[in-house]
Amino acid sequence: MSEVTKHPLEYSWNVTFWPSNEWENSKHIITISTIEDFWGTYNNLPHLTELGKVNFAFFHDGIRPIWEDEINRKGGKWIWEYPRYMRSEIDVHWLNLLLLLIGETLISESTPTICDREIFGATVHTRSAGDRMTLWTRSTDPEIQREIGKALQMKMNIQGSLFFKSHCDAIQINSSYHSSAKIVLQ
Ligand code: MGP
Repeated sequence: MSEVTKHPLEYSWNVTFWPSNEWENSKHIITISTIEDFWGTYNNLPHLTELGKVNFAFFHDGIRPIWEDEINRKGGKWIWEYPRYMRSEIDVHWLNLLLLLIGETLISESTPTICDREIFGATVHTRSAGDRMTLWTRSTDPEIQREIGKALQMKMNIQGSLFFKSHCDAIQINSSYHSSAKIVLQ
């Protein structure tokens, strides 16, 4: 039997899961390095719509999905929400975001200041009040972040507002969402 050739991704990605608000109980699920690994994992994980209050992170191997990681201390994240009535679409939006990450397609000729290592992770949080996603970035540079935010808004077809917040502020107030936004896109 001939061996199947696997197609390597530019970066390896770690999938992390934590239930409910139990951030301290996060578990590494798998490291994905090829397109085949990606689809094998995606097709075998339960849909977000089938789960309760859960969190997943999808990050470059070597960067932990925590504010205190050496890389994250200097960076921040874009945050946006999906109202409750969009719950049935959350899996499609999360898949779109993952494909933008593994395909490196948020970066294009129209985003000249973004280097390919600027964006390295995303999270999804299902909540009864409305689901939330975040995109984690290496810097808090306003020019770079505006470019990322606008590309994200367009490619993810985000209808509501997007907020950019720094991890440094998150550490200070011990919350991802309650610090004031550095940038808001409507
Ligand atoms: P959160 O990310 O602020 O909001 O994490 P979440 O989980 O969406 O909560 P909800 O109330 O909106 O449902 C909640 C708590 O987990 C924070 O207040 C911290 O105590 C802890 N926590 C979460 N993260 C991502 C970190 C982190 O990176 N570092 C540390 N030290 N604590 C964290």
